[in-house]
Amino acid sequence: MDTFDFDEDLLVEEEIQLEKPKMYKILLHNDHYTLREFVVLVLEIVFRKSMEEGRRIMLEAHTKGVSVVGIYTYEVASTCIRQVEKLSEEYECALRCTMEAVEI
Ligand code: TYC
Repeated sequence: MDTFDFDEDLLVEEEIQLEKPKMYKILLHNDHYTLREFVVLVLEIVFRKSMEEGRRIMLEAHTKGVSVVGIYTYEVASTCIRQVEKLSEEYECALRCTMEAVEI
């Protein structure tokens, strides 16, 4: 009977290459201090949301504690989070976003 002589390293390499790139969900967290208008402005400037969408996301975080802003690549998500941190620091508020890996 024939036996197959396959290269295991090559198989592992192919599996790695076939892995999908991870995507990241950005979450907006509520706090008791940041002005609602400021949150909407940040969503417009950093995440390019329309005013209506910004208001919807802000209100969801305000009422439920957290809201999903969107799903992005690692680079985009981490850049946006840094921009939110910078604005939050600059304007001395407590606005906070975090990211979580998602299965696509
Ligand atoms: N809860 C804030 C207020 O009442 C507004 C707010 C909404 C803050 C959403 C953060 O992610 C947030 N001023």
